Amino acid sequence: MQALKVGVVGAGAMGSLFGGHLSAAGHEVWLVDIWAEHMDTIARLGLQIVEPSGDERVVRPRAVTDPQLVGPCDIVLVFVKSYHTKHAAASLAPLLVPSTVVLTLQNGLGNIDVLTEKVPRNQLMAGITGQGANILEPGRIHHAGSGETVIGELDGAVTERLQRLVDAFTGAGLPTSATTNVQGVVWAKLLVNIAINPLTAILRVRNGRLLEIPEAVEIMREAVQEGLAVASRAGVNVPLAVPWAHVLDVAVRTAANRSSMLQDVDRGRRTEIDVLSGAVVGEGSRLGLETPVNLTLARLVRCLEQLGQQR
Ligand code: KPL
Repeated sequence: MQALKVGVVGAGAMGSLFGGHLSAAGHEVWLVDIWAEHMDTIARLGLQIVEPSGDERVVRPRAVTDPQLVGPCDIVLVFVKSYHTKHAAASLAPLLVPSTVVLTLQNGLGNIDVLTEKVPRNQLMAGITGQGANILEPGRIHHAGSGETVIGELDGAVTERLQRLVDAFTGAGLPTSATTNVQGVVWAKLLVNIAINPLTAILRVRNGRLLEIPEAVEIMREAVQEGLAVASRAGVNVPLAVPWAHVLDVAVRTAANRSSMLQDVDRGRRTEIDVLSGAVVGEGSRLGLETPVNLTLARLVRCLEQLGQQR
């Protein structure tokens, strides 16, 4: 395997997880994040990863706050929260040469469009990941759960560079497959997130608890129906045989999770509602479709964000 130089822009829990695994597999990894304490701790002591089995290991990616220090990369993974994508995109220049691939595995809709303002479209790839991770303390993360990562070229081509990335991730213990329909894959994940994330945050419950409340299940189902109508009007082919069954299945499999949005609200932090339910509303209105359930869920989460800031 050819060792790659990998820049990870946004090295919170997920960025650190991918960077940490790739570094352990022998790639040259540079984590870049504005969180100085996390970067300094990793630079001094290494990154501690607590694996799902409870095993702990220390890996040694480079960790910096200044992207200027990194230099040109083979791959740049973008893992910032979606509301920081614009800022992250503006900081990418020192990491890029024409052969660099920039891969976003961020949640929701719209990240690709923001990145294309600064990165040529033919250098971009996108995808989703079912991996889960949390920060335990600066320099230490918990790999909470393993799931498949799916990545693809924006034009659906199956290229050599795509296969190289699939092999690098899979070889680093992050099982990954290639798709020719990355837009559909991103929408499939979006449908799960618009069903589970806002309601868990509003009701302050774990994912599985939603399924025990018939009224909550009804709201989830309506949110997904609206999302599917928008996807279909947008010409997106969502690669799920029965989307609602998939959403229920994810809720069952992640029953014990506190969704990322619930965690954000609990900490009084901004959420990714704008690229999830908010994006369905925006895309719907652009295409002449009303999405009242997603609109109400988005508004309620924005209320929670404002209440959190006043605490
Ligand atoms: O992706 C998730 C999230 O929390 O953001 C789900 C699938 C809902 C798992 O918790």
